[in-house]
Amino acid sequence: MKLLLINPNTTASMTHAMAHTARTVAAPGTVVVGRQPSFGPASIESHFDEVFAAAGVAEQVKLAQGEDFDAVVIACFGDPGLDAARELTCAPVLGIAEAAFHAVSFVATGFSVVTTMRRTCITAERLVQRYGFERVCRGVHGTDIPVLALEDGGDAVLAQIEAAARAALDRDGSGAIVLGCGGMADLCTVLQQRLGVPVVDGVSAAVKLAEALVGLGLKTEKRGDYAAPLPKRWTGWAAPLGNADSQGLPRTE
Ligand code: 5HY
Repeated sequence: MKLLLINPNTTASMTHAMAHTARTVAAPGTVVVGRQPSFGPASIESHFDEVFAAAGVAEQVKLAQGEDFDAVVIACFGDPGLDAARELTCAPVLGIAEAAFHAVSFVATGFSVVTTMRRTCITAERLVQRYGFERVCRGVHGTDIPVLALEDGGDAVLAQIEAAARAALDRDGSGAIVLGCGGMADLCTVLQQRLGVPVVDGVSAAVKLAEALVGLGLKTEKRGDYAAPLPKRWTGWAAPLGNADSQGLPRTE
């Protein structure tokens, strides 16, 4: 199967790192293609960043139409643009937050999320509500480690995340940890060894769940709200993204 991994921020090195993690867990025969938007923030750490990240996801799914991807992974813990992406393709689309919540709920009755900036905790908390994991998620904890500081953070950043995870396990009384940032994907194995509890990275969880959905022959429904967007007039820089032709007029098939 061919899997499109979209990093919704515009930091190519982070896209490469997450695509690498995806390839390490992918089944033989799963081809992972990593991409990021042509516009938007280098990291997503605010509601403003998130708006453009969502548009960037829509751009990349739109541009990939016709490339026969079997599944799409949105590799940012806010799952930006998830519903819009599902309108633009029949392939299953998985956000790493939603995938991580499903995966961890099979191995623990309570989990804690450890993420980057404290100000983004609300985003994860809202996703817990949206996806119906209130009874399993026992806490969301920010470390105030900037997303891009994860890249070359080294042992200091790893130790900081480990300490935050230990504190979360004790405080929440939970039995597992979900890593609340795509940039933490490559820290999962060492953290699990050190903490001695299940640690879930959403990138890996999304890849394995995508393989399962494709293996089941499941596709995104097109009968209801995930049907293709209605053609209409689009203006301005986003017109090419819409269902509009270069003059901004509805594109007729
Ligand atoms: C992420 N930001 O996974 C989120 C993490 C966060 O650029 N990639 C980002 O802090 O919400």
